Amino acid sequence: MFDNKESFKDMFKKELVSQLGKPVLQATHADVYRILGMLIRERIGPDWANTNQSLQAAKARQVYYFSMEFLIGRQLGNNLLNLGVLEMVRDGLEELGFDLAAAEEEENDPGLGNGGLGRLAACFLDSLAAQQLPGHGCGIRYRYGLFEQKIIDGHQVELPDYWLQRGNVWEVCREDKKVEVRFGGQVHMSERENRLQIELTDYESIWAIPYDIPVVGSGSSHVNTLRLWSARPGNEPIKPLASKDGSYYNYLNYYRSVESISEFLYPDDSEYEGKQLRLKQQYFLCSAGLQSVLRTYDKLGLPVQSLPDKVAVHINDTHPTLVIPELMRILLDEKGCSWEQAWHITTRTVSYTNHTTLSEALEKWPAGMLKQLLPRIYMIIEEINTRFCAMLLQRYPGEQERISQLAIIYGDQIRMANLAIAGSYSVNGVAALHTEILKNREMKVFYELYPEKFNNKTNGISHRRWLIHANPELARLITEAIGTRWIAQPQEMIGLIKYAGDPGFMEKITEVRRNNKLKLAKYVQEKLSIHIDPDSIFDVQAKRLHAYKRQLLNVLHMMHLYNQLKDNPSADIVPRTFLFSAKAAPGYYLAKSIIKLINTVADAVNRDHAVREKMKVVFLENYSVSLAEKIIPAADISEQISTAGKEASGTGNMKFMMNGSITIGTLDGANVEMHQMLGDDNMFLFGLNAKQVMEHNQKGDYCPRHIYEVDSRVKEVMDQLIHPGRFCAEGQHFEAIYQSVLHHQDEFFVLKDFSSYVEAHLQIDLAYRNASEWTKKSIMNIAHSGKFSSDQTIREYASGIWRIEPHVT
Ligand code: 26Q
Repeated sequence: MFDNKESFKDMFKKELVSQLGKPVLQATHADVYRILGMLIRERIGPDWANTNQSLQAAKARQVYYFSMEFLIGRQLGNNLLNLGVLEMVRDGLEELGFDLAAAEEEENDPGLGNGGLGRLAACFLDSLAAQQLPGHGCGIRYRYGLFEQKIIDGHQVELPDYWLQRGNVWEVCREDKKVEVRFGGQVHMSERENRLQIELTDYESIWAIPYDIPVVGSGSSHVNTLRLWSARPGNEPIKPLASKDGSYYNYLNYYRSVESISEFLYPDDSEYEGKQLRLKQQYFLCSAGLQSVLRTYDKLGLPVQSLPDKVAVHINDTHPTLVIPELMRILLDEKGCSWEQAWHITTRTVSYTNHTTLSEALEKWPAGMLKQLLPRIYMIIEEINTRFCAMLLQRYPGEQERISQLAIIYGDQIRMANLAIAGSYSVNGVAALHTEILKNREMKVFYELYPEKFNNKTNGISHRRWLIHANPELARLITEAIGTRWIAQPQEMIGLIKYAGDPGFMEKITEVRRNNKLKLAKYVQEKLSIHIDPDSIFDVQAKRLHAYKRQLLNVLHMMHLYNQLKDNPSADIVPRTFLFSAKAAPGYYLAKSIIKLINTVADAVNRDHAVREKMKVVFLENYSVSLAEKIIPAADISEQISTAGKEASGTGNMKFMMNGSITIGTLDGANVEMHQMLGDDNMFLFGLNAKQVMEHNQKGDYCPRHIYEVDSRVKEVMDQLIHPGRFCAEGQHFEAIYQSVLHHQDEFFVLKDFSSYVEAHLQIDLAYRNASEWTKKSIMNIAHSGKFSSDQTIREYASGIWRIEPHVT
């Protein structure tokens, strides 16, 4: 094993020649990446084995974080950082004539998540390991990640993301730990020795094969595991579904249907739709994951009643809610528990995080579909519901309305959030405001029933990935100023407040940001052949495209600004570069139209030489973790402009803040908590608050048409959406967008917040002119961002929900 630069160089050269059969001088960046990956994995191996062994020996309580998504990002740089060998490897490679940064760019970025929820899971894994907490991820090894986005003629086009093309050096296939998952079939009940016996026949059987990825703890030898499951028929399928004639073609069909289970990640749609394959994926994850958790538990030799003392199972949104009936099934049918015992164990093992208040996004499955695909699981859910409703009838006699709101099965639908709350011991929201909305509005009846279950855990982000890795120059500056303690304890960044007026520090911060802006400008030039001015304000909105996130409000403001510049070409404004990056769900028409609109406005503005010094608009395609790492450190302005009450937390807001961008935002999600720390001086707030939005909704008194009629700026930009002219060519228009904000009762209040948004942007323009005041704000943002470290969030989960402790080997 290498422990200094020279031994690293020796090993690297040896490995390169023996693995690739190439002289060192001929190695490509991709070769360098592969060899590095292999060396690093080898280095992790012994610590990984030790951690597992030692956790098992100590019978430590462990948490398993079940999630349909883990948006982990590229692994090489982060592993080097967490192992503490980054500098050594970088220098060693340089002496051999190689560039680490170029090798890092060769790694495929695994897109195994849609956005916030998946990235949160990845930050949590990083923080669990860093604090030597026994916590593992359990997910699906999708062969295709979220689609790759290309912009063609201004439109989003989706391509498959085959991220495994060149293999994955970080994973280890554990064939020996495969488990069987069963679908379909018939349930047979019989009685033996006074006990109910359950047997499933004629089911479809498939193998779940685990692929393990090590999660390296920063600054320690602790290594947790991210276990991703892949569906495979195996060489000998255990029992193909009712293959009546046993023909070869039946066989092939069976193969294909099995492999489809872990084939691709579903994009987050604007509205919930019950797709059978998605349900299969969910059960596949829950069943495989739980079986493997229980195998590990069984090795401890403890009675099944002690499961909740040793195992915590957390579900990331309702997507893995089937762990509840699946655990019941195992306890009842395989471990011989009574219903009461099984329910007692289950409801002390499972905890649940909710990530949304949008009711249209809540998961519901058609009962018939579930019954056909998972007959035994359906029976168990029915029984849970029957007993739950019986309890409710006792508790709330005569309150039909309340009971029907709480019921798990209602009409022909199974409400997964209701099942998740009934079957878990903890329910948390992801920001203070979000949790209050859950308690007082969205899940009020559940809060009244189980007040003790509800709690808040404000989201966080890994400062290792989002600051130290993504913005190493800034990290170095922070260390220069306040020493290294903040690296282990990010709250210590608060010490930077002292430097908010220090001219030397301020100058350096400004220089770091300018370098990052130059780098991004170079990237934009290479990708899009658009020149952007590094001295302009980089105003960035980067996140999934969704109506509630209101990219449209941003576009309308840009159109208005451009109109002003056309009316008055010598207007005194600070030059602005508006940057966007966003994927839209493939079936979400309005979101895709907004992408086209952004690109249409970009074309008009960027083509116009009269405004070239003052305004540019850029849409960067294929937003991903690696692109975020390039964009965020270069942003002056962070756009967090969702309709108040709609964004559960947001985590992009925290990433920008930690990198010293200033937020323009509504009082929504975690912005509220940012504002509590930063005050009005260090943030630009605008728009309705959540209470006002709710009141308008209750009264139904919002009239967008009125605003259109009285505000000439609004009228101008709105008309430009549907009439050819400055933006739209002949025959081109954005009717659906126009209608969405004007004619319907726009639930996102785009026009209502327009005026206050424009005003906030004017304030930004003014504030930016005072460079030193601006830099002070930026430093204040960085200084306070430690609160949003996921290390802190994970400590709160560990003590408040999971009751797990650091494990020192
Ligand atoms: C559901 C059914 C079918 C296909 C896909 C889905 C699906 C997939 C992903 C539904 C939702 C998601 C992801 C949701 C998400 O990312 N929510 C965000 O979670 C963040 C972390 O808590 C919050 O910060 C954001 O506010 C929230 O929007």
